[in-house]
Amino acid sequence: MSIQWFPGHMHKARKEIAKAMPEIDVVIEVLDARLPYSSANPMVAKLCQGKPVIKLLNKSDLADPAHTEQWVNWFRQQDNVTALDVCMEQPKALKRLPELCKSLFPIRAESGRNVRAMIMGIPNVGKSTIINTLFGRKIAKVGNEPAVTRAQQRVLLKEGMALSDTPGMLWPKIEDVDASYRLAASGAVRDTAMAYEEVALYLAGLLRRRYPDALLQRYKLKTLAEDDLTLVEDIGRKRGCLRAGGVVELHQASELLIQELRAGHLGRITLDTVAEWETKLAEEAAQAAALQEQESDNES
Ligand SMILES: Nc1nc2c(ncn2[C@@H]2O[C@H](COP(=O)(O)OP(=O)(O)OP(=O)(O)O)[C@@H](O)[C@H]2O)c(=O)[nH]1
Ligand SMILES: [Mg+2]
Repeated sequence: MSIQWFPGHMHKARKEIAKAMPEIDVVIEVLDARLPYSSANPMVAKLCQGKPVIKLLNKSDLADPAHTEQWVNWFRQQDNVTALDVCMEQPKALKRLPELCKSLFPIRAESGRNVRAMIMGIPNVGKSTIINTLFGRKIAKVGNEPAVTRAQQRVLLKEGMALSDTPGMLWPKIEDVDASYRLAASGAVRDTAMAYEEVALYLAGLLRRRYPDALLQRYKLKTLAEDDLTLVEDIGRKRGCLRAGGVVELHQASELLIQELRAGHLGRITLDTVAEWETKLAEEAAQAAALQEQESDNES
């Protein structure tokens, strides 16, 4: 499954972010703690223009804590990057953000000027919720669906910081297949731009390998079927997603599995792991090296 959901308002958002960037001191990139790699928009790195980046791994209440710790440590090793795991139920960690931003730009803070930060990230990851938590009341519109924020919105915080909310953005072509499925499973993609059945089959396979006990317990299964389709059907049968004649209604079963994952009913689950990401990076580097070698062979 490839996802191509880059509607007009995202195009516009990208242009407006690029236009506003010279006036920004620090970028706050919001990632989904359950998929810190898949939810990292490659356009953000390009738009940042070398500015310091704070990566917020949000919705950490839904993610596997051991993996979140590994991800935070991994990001902290990168140059120019600070990482924090946050979630809306624990606003305390988030409240440290203004001081952190100011400490990255002491000159502005000391001269009494606002530190200027911009929040960026994929749709539905919780950017506007973070703005509201920091502001102390609801100033930005939020909602449990992608593409709620449609335009940039600048908010002044009493701590001496100007914070811009931006519309959630995906990117024109999501090439990594795992990332496509995981983004769709997380709720970042509009319903009509994804195939529920395909996403559920992928998810069933991933959960069987990584979190078999979560599936066994949640759906009161005695064993886990070895193939993905049978597993989704077993889940559907347990939950009464049936057509006349006892045939499993696959779309309904798929939607149920995806919605339950999103809501955290399967427990705290992380889809992207650091180990897997390091393997992907090594593969990409090997591919790039092979390509370079081939090019220099052709030249000689
Ligand atoms: N479980 C959980 N849900 C969260 C958290 N933060 C935000 N949400 C929920 O995620 C949904 C999306 O939140 P928004 O703040 O509107 O997300 P956004 O990134 O601004 O979305 P767009 O404007 O569409 O790009 C809402 O239903 C929030 O309640 C969190 O830390 N944990
Ligand atoms: Mg928003």
